Amino acid sequence: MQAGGEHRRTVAWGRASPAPVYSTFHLWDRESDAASQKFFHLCSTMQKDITDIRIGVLGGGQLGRMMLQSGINLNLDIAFLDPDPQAPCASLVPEFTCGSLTDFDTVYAFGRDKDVLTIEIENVNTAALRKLQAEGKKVFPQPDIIELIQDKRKQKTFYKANRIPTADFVLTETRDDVRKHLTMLPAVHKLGREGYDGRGVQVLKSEKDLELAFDKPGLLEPLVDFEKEISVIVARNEQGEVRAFPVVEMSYHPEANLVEFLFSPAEISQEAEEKAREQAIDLIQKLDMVGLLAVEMFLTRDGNILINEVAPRTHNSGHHTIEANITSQFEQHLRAILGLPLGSTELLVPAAMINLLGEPGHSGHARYTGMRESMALEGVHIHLYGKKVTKPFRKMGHVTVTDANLEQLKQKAMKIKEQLKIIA
Ligand code: AIR
Repeated sequence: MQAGGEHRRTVAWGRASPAPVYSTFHLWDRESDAASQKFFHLCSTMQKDITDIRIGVLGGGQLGRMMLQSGINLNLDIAFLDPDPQAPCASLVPEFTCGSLTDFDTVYAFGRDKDVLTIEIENVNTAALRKLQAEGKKVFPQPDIIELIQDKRKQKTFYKANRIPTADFVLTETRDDVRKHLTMLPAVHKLGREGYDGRGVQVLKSEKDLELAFDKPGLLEPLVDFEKEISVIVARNEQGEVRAFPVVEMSYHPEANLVEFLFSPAEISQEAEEKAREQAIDLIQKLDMVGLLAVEMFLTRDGNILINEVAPRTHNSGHHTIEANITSQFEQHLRAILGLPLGSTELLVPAAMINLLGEPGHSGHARYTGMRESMALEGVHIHLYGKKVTKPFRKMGHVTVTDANLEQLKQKAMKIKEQLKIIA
């Protein structure tokens, strides 16, 4: 939902403290690494108390909302920018700005009185973030990385150039271009930019599906014969400390192309677990990124791990960490961008996560059915995102179930999927 114009609901903070001055070294310049680290160390000793740092988040949806829940425990000062006046974070913070995330002036104006800027959705104006960074704001993840990841074509080209294992692909400019690669089918056609939550991805099984291909710049990938789809969330702070969460496995809703169920731990070999975590760590280091990176991968039948897509932010594949791990992904993200020590990622108890997607055929004011029955099950944690309006397959909430018994865990997850529905 797009708000007509920009309006701003801001409280007067009365804290006119100047923004701290930080280094802005180039992303790929490794030679300046040592000097930068020293400089960062110096900065961190001079740093403001974390409760005085003004954090601005681009996006005010469910990911921002869960980040805020973690931030509250640390008394953090968090403001949000989102185009939807009814966004999940809109009524929760003293400063919520309603405005476009892709408009230079709006993003720049939002960032001017912040110390640290971060994102909870990738489709943002990076030119404004670059300018804010040049003016001494900390922007994590760095704008170069957001830009790289915003465009799946650039992302894949980066993997290839850096010898990061990924599925084969060809770049396509138009639908007619896709026709030239019929030998690749069955394949997945992905839009280069602006696809998220299952949008911008189309499976082309045979030539007759070609009309479904996007007529815009994209990439074509042969379907990977995978055993499992897995994900690793990894965090890195300015000091270079890196920690990866244990691997999770996911299953996708066939129609919506969205995560339907997630299980942690992933039932994979110790070797695959280590390999996946190492690859995620290698990637965040190669990117020189500060923040949280979600790395979605395929575990192939022959034991290889291919990186599929990444997101430089908190992610659906880490929601269970709120209840199941020592540190949640949301707290870890805040720790990483604030230069704090990273928390333990250890799994405390096996968990399943079920996405609550808007029921197909239902659009309008959201209503929830099956809540009582679901809450009667042991170890069920319901998270609703505060979205007033439901649409088919819109992410409206999620449920995490924790249970030491894996069989019971799966049964409860299935039960919740059957009984908890979001209708209009
Ligand atoms: N999001 C961002 N990238 C992928 C996802 N799922 C989250 C963010 C964003 C919200 O989804 O929290 O703000 C937007 O959800 P919706 O349903 O309004 O499109």
